[in-house]
Amino acid sequence: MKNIDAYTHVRGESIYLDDIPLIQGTLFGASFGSPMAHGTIVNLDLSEAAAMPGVVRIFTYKDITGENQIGGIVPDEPLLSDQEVHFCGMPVAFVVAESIDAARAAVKKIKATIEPLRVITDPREAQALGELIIPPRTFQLGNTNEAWSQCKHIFEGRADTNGQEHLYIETQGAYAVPQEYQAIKIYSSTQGPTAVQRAVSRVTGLPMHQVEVEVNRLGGGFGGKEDQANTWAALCALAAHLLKRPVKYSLHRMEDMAMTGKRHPYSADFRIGLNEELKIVAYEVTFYQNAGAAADLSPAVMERTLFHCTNSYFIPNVKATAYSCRTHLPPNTAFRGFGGPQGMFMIESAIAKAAETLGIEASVIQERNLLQTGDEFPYGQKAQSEAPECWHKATELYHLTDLRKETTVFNAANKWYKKGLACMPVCFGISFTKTLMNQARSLVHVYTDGSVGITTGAVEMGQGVNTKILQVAAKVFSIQPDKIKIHTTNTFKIANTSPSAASATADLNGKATLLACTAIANRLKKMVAEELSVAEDAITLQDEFVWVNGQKTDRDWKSLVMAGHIKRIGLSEHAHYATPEIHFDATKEKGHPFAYHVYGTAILGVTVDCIRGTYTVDTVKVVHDFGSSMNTAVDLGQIEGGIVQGIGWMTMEEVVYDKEGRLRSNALSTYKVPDIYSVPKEIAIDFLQTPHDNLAIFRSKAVGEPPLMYGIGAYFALRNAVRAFNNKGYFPFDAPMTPEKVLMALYATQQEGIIQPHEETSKHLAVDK
Ligand code: LUZ
Ligand code: MOS
Repeated sequence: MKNIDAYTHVRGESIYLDDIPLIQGTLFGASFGSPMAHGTIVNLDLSEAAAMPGVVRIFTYKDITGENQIGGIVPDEPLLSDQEVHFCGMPVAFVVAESIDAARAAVKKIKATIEPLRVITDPREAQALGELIIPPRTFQLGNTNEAWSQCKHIFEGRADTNGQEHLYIETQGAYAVPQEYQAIKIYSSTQGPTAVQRAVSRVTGLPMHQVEVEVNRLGGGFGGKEDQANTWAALCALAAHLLKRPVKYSLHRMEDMAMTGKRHPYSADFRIGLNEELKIVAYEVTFYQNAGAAADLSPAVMERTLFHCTNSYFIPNVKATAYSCRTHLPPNTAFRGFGGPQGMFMIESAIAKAAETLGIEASVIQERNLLQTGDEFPYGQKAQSEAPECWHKATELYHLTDLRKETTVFNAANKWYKKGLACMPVCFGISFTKTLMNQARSLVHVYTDGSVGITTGAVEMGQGVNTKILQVAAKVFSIQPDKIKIHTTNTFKIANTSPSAASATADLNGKATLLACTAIANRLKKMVAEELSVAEDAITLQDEFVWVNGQKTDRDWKSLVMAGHIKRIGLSEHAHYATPEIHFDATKEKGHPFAYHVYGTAILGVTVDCIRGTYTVDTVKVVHDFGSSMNTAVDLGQIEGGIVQGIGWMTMEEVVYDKEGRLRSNALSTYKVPDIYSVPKEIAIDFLQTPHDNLAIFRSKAVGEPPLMYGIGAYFALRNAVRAFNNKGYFPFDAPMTPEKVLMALYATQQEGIIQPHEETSKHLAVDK
């Protein structure tokens, strides 16, 4: 089935925040962000700005009617700076004017005198100063201290990953409209309507039942609107609440890039030990997460880094510690993968370090250590593993041995071009790591003409969740998709929603919809069974008709529904779903946090131009564990998009802050994302259909985040290509692998590396028994 939005998308008719027809009297907002990353505001001069034509009012923290606080996990984030500023772009004042241009012009006239304080941008520096968001956490399995003595090879090193700009096509924004009795309706481009409702309620002081948040769809979220849509919605709501006029704020791309947080950069130290057979016996890793200036979702992201620190491998002795470090960057936030990719990059770096030093292919180590069913993750859950199946199917189907030979032959024959290959197995846990968030509700109405309307907590952001939810209802009622409509997501219809995130949206909201539709269908079936004096289970709904004992009757869906209404049978249902079986004890760091895991293996091939440092990603060949896909078109789209986004993070996308904490990569001319010319020439995806029962909707496993991590393979494929040209040079594990870094590595020397972004700490500590 096609994505139900395909038609309006290609015709440009889909409605996003900025397409909502304006109500007369609407005002427009723009925010004044701190020009400095850290300091004390000694004077804020709004006089010139306030006198600008069209300016209605300028709001500061003093105007807040509720609490000046939007921190979700930790209350450490003022909506508007009171005295101190903590990052460049931190909102200080909110200008509301008769037009967008007037608001933006006024922002430029605001003058802030700020006494500078020390700016920290490096997480290790923050950690050394004790600047932590939450206390550190450690996940442990076995005993690494005792395990080192069983190792033949021990390697240490450091690895770094950088941030990533979400670059949703639709920027952040909100539109607040005052209602009668002080209520406010807010249209928001958010993944978390309830998060927006809570933030608005807190900032305005209104109870949640006065705050209606409505979302039609998003032009992309990728995690950037899980928490960070709250700011703009709260600013608009506050202004609308006080002015009694509608207020809209749709961010300019440069405002969005400068003021919002991104994927967390991480730095890590690792130590890995292998035995004679290349089994990984022990792994220790310390993560330094660059959280930015406030907690935002950083503690949860850090937790997922720990969950995924051994990726797709079984390691009997693990000790992983993570620090969430407070720096003076915009608060970093959720981004597809949510800390998992960073954890996986570090273990892959450790394996690459071992392979490079031992002079073998990393895939030899990877394959020997794949998770088997029954193996224990460091957090206590036992794996139902598809890792070996994915790996072996991928290496056979795509002829890894031949690919390797071709690469060797090519590299021997070509001096100035080198090819590189890498395998990237992935294992990703499905469920919010916070158990309480794994719940959802669905409201289903069947109307007397047989049409069906559905509202859930799911937010459509291009991922196809509405299409999947529609499929659930179509299947239960056995009616055509055009009889079903998925309505907007709205906090007055569905309450207390979890954000659309964690790859779990179709599972959670789809299961709630399944329960609601089944309840209505069962009432109708019971009615027919009583009429005909047959058993209830003799009645089925099939292809728009009622069937009795496997025989089609002449009663169609529409007349069934009408009959139900006449008999006064409820044609509406509100259902609640909570994922069973999951639990986690944070005092022991053990439990069963995930409903299931998604597995897969990718083989990536690249070619490097050894004169210029430029490269192409030639091929990405994947075997992906779908369980049993309920929509192959949607799922393929998610995988292709995830791969390209993952490759972008690992290769060309480079977030740059200077030492003063100012974003230098602040526009599309200085921040390069993959375009149609830089995506892999070939993406092959094979469906591993697995027979095991699982907790996914119709056994169709979650697909939003896991494929992003295939992109990590691009880093290691490039590394291998570079090493085919120069395997003696200084070459830190430092992503992204931009063409500049490739060029430097191609010509780096051992002693005097051309680039030294950080001290080389790696060394080979062969333990001779
Ligand atoms: N958001 C969240 C997420 O709040 N908790 C999670 O575990 C998560 N995982 C992935 C993406 N977003
Ligand atoms: Mo997300 S990182 O699933 O909002």
